[in-house]
Amino acid sequence: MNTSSLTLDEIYALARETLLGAGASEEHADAVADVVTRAERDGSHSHGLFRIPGYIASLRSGKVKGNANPGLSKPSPVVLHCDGDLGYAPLAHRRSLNSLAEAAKENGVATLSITRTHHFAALWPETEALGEQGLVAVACVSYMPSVAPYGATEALYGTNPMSFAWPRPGSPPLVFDMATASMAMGDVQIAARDGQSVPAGTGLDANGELTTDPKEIIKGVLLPFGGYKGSHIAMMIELLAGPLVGEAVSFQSKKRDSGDGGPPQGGEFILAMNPDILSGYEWPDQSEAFLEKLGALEGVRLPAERRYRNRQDPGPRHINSDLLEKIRATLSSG
Ligand code: NDP
Ligand code: PYC
Repeated sequence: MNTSSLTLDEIYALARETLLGAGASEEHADAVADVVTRAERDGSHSHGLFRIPGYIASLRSGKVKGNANPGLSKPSPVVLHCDGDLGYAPLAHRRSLNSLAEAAKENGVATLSITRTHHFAALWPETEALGEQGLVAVACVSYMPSVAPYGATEALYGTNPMSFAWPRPGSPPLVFDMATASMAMGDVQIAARDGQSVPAGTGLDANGELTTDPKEIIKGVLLPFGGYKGSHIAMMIELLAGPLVGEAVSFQSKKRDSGDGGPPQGGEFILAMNPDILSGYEWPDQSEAFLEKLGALEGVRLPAERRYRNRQDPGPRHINSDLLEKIRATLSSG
């Protein structure tokens, strides 16, 4: 694979300029370019610049409103709602996560339902931000069908990620962020692009047969992680990020999607909890003792350690050259 070196500032500038050129407002371009850059910084490659062509396609098709004005309301002191106004999720997050944090700090627990939004990023930016404020957080979104429920060969679930953050005194939060598919579709697409195979059990081809060829899985279906157990978590996410927040489930999102290659309209469910109120002030001693024991086990590494380590590197990132060419071509094509 040929790569080109770009500094983080260059990545941010390229993403921002491309989004502005396709019709995003300054605020949206800043918010999306920021999550794209943070993904590249942390080595979340399937949700960095790789997503720019999809963002551009959905702006150009008119499906996503480049000047969307997400608005926050508070149906109750602990229930917050953000209407994404058909824009991208990162600006909705900028306008609502601090209010969610304040509500959880004051009341112990608070939820944020985001509707009429388009989520095309990793979820750790939102849970990590809440964890940094001393809160325990859970976030999930659905997508469009690409995962067959356990026992089926037909897709019904999205790749439906869930992220969890736990605050740690004096250190960045513990965070995991994972698709409930055996592999995120972005990683399957990257494996296909790079001519790599994927582990057995990742997905089925169009005939419903197991395959390790990512190109065949793209034509077929992904499988949930962990058999029926992962399948049920994917089902739960359909319900939390859909009906619970007042949005569509994956198959409905697909029906109303234009098929432009960008993210569909959907919802996001975010829960924030204040451990000081839920458990009292001794929780850090207990959780730190647990996490230290866990992290000390031979063979174990804590989730987010890889990202946090990558984050320490101030140097350039190595970006797939074909992807860069594709992104730069969208700039010159206006
Ligand atoms: P991974 O399988 O790469 O990682 C899942 C989690 O497990 C991460 O927190 C990761 O931490 C951790 N982890 C990975 N390997 C190990 C290990 N050996 N030991 C301990 N922990 C480990 O993620 P996925 O491929 O499932 O998802 C990738 C991204 O795709 C996510 O950010 C997700 O939000 C995003 N996504 C977004 C969707 C959307 O609709 N917006 C849909 C589907 C996925 P670390 O990061 O430190 O490696
Ligand atoms: O990687 O599965 C994925 C994905 C879907 C939407 C954003 N990322």
